Amino acid sequence: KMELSYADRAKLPHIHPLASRLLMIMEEKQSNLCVSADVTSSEELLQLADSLGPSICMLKTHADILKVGKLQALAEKHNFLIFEDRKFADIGNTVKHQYEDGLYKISSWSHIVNAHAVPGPGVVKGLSAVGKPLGRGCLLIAQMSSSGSLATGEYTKAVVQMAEEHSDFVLGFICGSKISTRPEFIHMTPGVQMQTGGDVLGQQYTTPEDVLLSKGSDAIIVGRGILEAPDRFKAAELYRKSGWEAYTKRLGQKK
Ligand code: UP6
Repeated sequence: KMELSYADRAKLPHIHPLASRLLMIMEEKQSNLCVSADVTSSEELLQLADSLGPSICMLKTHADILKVGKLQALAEKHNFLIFEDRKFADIGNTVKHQYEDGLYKISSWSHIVNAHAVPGPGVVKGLSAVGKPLGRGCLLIAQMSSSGSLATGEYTKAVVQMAEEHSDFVLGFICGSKISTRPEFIHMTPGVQMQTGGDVLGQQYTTPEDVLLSKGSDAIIVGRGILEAPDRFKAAELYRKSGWEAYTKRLGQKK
């Protein structure tokens, strides 16, 4: 059967509203690029969000370096979603407080967060208790890009099942490849650069083409590939175009 487009998937009857919004943004902006804004000053982060905003569907943050109000305004201005890469991994009651309260009040400004499935379904239930009434969504970490990751095989399968059982709040996965056949779920893949390789701390890179075309994932998450480029805007556009091209190629293929 033919592959569904982002726009087709956005209209699926049981899709999470935020997943639908994301897929529409991807279609409109012809971008499946999420930039990982791993910079250490809030000024630089806001500048990144403003200059790369038109090229991206999502901006991934780390809460401790944020000027939240201004970032929200830029997300509106450039029509991208905010994804706080908090990687929650505790019992339900604790993550509930970490998500809602604490220093950063993540639930009040981040459209999307992520969580490890290690604690069991309680972690999703705790986050959902806070996030669902606010229209937020969560990605479950089903695989990791780092070498020697333990999130493989049966673990990954169990994460997919957990997502299926909580699809009113979980809208997809952090993963290396397509792991669920349900077109409602969004697959997002980190560990992406134009050349394969890695860093000295175990990160492993594959290319946008490989991720979107061969591995069947939906979106690429790119940090240093863009942040360490001499011209970040040019680099972001290069990744956006490469990702979009791979996606359109995939659409043309029979599955
Ligand atoms: N990230 C990974 N791999 C995972 C999950 N998350 O790299 O499995 C995150 C990292 C970093 C970003 O925490 O913020 O994605 C990747 O950055 P890079 O492109 O500079 O390697």
